[in-house]
Amino acid sequence: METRLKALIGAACALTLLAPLGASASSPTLTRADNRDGQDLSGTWRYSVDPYRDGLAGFHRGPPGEGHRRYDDVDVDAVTRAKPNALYEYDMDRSPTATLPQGWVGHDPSLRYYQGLMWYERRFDAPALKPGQRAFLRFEAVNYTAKVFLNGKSVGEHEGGFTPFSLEVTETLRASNNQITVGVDSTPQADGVPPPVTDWENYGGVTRPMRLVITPGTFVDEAWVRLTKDGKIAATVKLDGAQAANQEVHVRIAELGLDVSGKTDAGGVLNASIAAPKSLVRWSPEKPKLYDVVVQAGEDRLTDRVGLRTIETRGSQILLNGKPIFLRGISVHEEEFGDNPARTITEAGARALLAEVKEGLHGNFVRLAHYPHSEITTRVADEMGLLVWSEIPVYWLVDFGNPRTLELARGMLADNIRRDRNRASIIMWSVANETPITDPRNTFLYQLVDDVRALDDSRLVTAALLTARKTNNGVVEMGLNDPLADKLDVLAANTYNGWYTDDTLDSLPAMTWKATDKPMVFSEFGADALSGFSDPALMRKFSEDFQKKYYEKTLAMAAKVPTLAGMSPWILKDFRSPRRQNPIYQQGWNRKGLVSPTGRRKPAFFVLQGFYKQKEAGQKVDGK
Ligand code: GCB
Repeated sequence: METRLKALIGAACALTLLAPLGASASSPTLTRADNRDGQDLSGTWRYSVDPYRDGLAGFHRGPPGEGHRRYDDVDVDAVTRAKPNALYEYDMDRSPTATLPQGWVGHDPSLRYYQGLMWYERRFDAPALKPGQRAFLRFEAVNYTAKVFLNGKSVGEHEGGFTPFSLEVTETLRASNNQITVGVDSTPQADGVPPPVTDWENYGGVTRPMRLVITPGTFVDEAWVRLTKDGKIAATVKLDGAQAANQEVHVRIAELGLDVSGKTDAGGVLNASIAAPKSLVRWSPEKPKLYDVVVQAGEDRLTDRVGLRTIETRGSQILLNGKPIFLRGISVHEEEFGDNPARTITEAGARALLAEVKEGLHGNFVRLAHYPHSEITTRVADEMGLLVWSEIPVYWLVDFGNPRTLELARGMLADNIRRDRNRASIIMWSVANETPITDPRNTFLYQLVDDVRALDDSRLVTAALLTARKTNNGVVEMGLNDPLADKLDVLAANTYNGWYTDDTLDSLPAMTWKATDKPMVFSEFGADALSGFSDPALMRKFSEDFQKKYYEKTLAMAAKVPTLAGMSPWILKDFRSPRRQNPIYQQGWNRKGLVSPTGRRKPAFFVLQGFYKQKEAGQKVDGK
């Protein structure tokens, strides 16, 4: 690692040259790390801004000198007392404090649009490792790149702001006064995922919990338990460590009297299955039954709570546990309620957002846009009984022709799937949102679809697509004219007629949609409204009246689409977006929320709620 670090810091532009792929694709998943021994590293940290990346390179771009390396294992005050001539142009131990996890705008509002390098440091005592034990630092998410140092040594790095990574520190950890330093760089990158231009706030920082995880020498890295379409309970268990091969593994579900067991292969993987017992209660939004699962392998024991259900398509229907279901959904960004969100998603924060979907709107589905959301969010969705669309940030214009970008996206997708394969709530993996149809893009996305199928054959694959529009004898016909559609299980259309087009709202119900041979969902539609702004006389855009009517008319159109299997309109809550600068109505917020930043329900909320209540009651909804 030492040599790798030197090579990096000697490089012309150190952070952009970080090797992004290895860490993401090859680091252990450490699934359900929250249930493992160790300690939470969230809490009070020191932070120090470093816009010129002084901690990584000297003024002529050579290695940084002493007095600049933020990660050195020193107490600057003690050193300068002993050596008064020493010059230190930082002092992490005496820098301002912040409570992590949190985007850095939460430490200081003036950091909202800071895109660059920020250093974080804290000290902690660790339990002494028993012989054979291993230690990892596991980060649930750092946006966008992370360089991690423990006790002055580089222990690894990662690229990608929404997926976890784990770095082994067995040799570097000491019993007391460990110093952990993390260099977080939020700078958007032209070949990154997401690309530099999106429609959401970037939120640089350590945005999800970090944990020191202690494991036996060989441990259960991942244990995927699921119900197969032919009625079996299948388990795939992957071990990590010297004793991973030929190891006996038991996956027990005591409540069902089940023990799925066998020996791992030479690669440390067990694949086994057993017929599902008659007593099995299938997970569903109406009855989100979770079973306690205990995985035992050698000295290791890992627990999880898992729901068992099937998801498939038949013609234009989506079948949950073999029965057609209409997805009554809404899209959600990872941003908590409040006037000053900082992407601080706690369990309570996740519950508040999802409760507004389930109980408020009478929904059964949520699109977690536009990147993998927090681990706690998908666990809460499991508990509450909400079906989930999960996606990676292959959004708008990523660098499709660039092999580095493809590898980065593949790593994120694999890490997301490995992290969440046990979440019954997740029914679909989405590989992209509103991407332009070109050959390099098609090749890129075909690869991602193939990857999903190789990693998880138990769920559906989708992508949010742009629409095509024709007019035949004065009748508008909308459709999807995208070669990617052939590769997907569920077609998803983002449609904004009446908002981003000049169509009158009254013209929307007469619009038709080309029939599809697969289920289609409206993955987005929506209109901005500033909470509390009413303008019934003019019905101007940004008024609540406009948004309400937009929903009434769009739902009337939707109700007539025979192959529509669900929808996730845009969006539950107003969210921060630097693209949105109308000074009267937006002020840096995308106002398409059905509720305001603090959760006040706008009139359109009740329109969708009414539609969903009728759907829930199994009634045919004709709209207005
Ligand atoms: C879209 C994007 C979403 C935007 C939304 C909008 O199509 O997928 O990220 O925020 O439209 O508000 O324009």
